[in-house]
Amino acid sequence: MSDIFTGTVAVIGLGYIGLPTAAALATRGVQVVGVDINPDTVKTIARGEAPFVEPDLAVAVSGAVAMGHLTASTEPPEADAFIIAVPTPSDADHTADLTYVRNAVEQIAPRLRGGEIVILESTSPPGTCLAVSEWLGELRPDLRMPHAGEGTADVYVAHCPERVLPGRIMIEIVTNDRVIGGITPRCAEKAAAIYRVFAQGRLVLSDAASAEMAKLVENSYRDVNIAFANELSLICEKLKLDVWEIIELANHHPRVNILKPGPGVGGHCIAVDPWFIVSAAPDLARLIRTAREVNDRKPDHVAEQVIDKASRFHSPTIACLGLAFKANVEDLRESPAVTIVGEIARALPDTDILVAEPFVDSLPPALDGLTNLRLARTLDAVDAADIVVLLVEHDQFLALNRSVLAGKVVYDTRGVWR
Ligand code: SAJ
Repeated sequence: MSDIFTGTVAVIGLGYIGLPTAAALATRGVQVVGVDINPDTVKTIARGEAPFVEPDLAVAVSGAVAMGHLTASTEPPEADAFIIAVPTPSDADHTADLTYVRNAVEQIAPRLRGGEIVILESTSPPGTCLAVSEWLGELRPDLRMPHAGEGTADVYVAHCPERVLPGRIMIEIVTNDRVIGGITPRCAEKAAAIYRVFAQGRLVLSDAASAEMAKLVENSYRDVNIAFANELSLICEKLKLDVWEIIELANHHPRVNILKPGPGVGGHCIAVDPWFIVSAAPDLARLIRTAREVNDRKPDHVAEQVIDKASRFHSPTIACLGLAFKANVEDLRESPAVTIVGEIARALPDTDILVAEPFVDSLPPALDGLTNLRLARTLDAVDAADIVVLLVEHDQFLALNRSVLAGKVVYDTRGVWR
């Protein structure tokens, strides 16, 4: 019979992964303290509210807080398990910035008494989980860490990368299989006991570095495949062929499943993680690097096409539909749509650009100072526009009656209005 964890948990970092994980545990009766350096985040959660929009998250947080199973703090308490879910952003040279992980380790170390499991969930280059164990060992020489080899460890350390899809986090956190990589097999077992509390997918045990690499590989696989679609879109545009039609035809083959071209790849994962593999093996990761470059170049191409279309008008109004990094989320991080809108607005300072983004109330700081830009309601933007650029396939845009586009130049980067 496999163990199921029954102790207390501190989740360090209450973002898109940490808060859903905290809520998933707490709604199943585990006593969880959510920890975040941002006092506003802590206050919001302590009131039983979610600080960002994700389907079904708000109800889970309010339920868990009302039951008294989830509390929030800026400092970690003593706990039986610590889950680190802090950002691992990429530096200018594309290497991983592990500052937040290191800070979390420094917060946790003084709280250890022996017997705890420390789990790193943050996406990390191979070797990071080992570094966590080593850092803990340096900070607490009185406790034996699992990397130290001989003897029974006092503290267990494992990596369990998150794999949930924004927009479906609360479903996938339960249904996805999880890879759990321990510094030792015992560490993986200890970590698995926690995920057994809520996970319905398989828990696949491995070593820490393999789990780290598997996570990076998953996102690189997707990036390379999206790059293939994006490259096809450029080739088809040049050959005056409809890339969507061609992909649809090719996908009738039983072993072909081409992803969708788009305005570029956004979000904080797929546009970032492949670089960690490139950094680890720069001479070998040629395809992975090229895929990143193809996807990163796509927003410039879209902006150039729109600017070219605008040059055929005297004084056009352009409607840009969508700023989020993908459909039906409010997340603007690394969003190609934001880049495209900024490039168009800078290149055409005398052109009115109306931006429709139903998920936000104000333009992001990246677009500050562009006086020819303003947020508008979708129908108003489309109505006033000569050129309509679809950047994100939000449901609200898909629901538009197509007659509103009549007589306008339409540039559909998502292939949904064909
Ligand atoms: N995109 C395309 N064409 C496609 C699919 C996606 O252009 O056919 C674009 C999207 O518009 C978006 C970007 O790619 O800009 C990424 O979107 P996504 O939905 O593919 O992925 P994310 O970034 O929301 O979440 C990914 C997921 N990874 C994989 O599917 C391998 C998720 O499971 C991970 O948990 C997440 O990264 C993460 O946190 O790492």
